[in-house]
Amino acid sequence: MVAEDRAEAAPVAIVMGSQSDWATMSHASETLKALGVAHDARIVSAHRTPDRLVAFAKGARDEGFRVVIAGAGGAAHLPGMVAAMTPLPVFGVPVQSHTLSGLDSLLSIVQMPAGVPVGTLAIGRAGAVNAALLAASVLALTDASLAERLDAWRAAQTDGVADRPTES
Ligand code: RP5
Repeated sequence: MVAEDRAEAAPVAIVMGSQSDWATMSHASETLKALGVAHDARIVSAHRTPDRLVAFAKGARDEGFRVVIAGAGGAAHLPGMVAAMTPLPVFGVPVQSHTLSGLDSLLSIVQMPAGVPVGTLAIGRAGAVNAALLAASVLALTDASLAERLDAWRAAQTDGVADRPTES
C-alpha cells in the first residue's frame, strides 16, 4: 500500500464481538466523531467469525489503521486475540454482560500475559468513551490540529461542570 493511501485511511478501527455490543461501542464512535477522528466500525467475533478475526488483525496495519479499539462481553477474547496478531496499540472495552455485569468481560480482557498488551478500560460506556479519548491522544502526538481539538474537548468538559448541584 502506498503512503498516500495510508494518509487517507481511517486511523482508528472499532471492532466488536457482536451487534449487541454496538450500544456500548457506539459511544466510542460518537466521541471520535466529536473529535473529528475518522474511524471504521466492524463486527469481528473471536468465536463466531474466527477467520474474519485473523484477517482483520493481521491486516490492520496494512489497511492503514494506527489504533484499534476492541469491545467484547462475556468470554471476551477479541481484544487479546487482536493484540496477539497486530503491533498496533489495542484498547479493550469490557462490555457489560447480563449474567455477570461485565466482570467476566473485564477479567477476560485485563489479564493478558506479559508481552501481549491490551490497554483495558472501564466496563461499559465510560470505557468506550475513554478508549476513544486515548486513541485520539495517541494520534494527537503526531497531529497538532487534533491535539488542539482534544484540548478544546477537555476544556468544554471542564466548563460544563457546574459549581453547585441543582434540583433535578
Ligand atoms: C461476545 O458475546 C460479544 O462480544 C457479546 O458481548 C457477547 C454476547 O453476544 P450476543 O449473543 O449478544 O451476540 O462474543
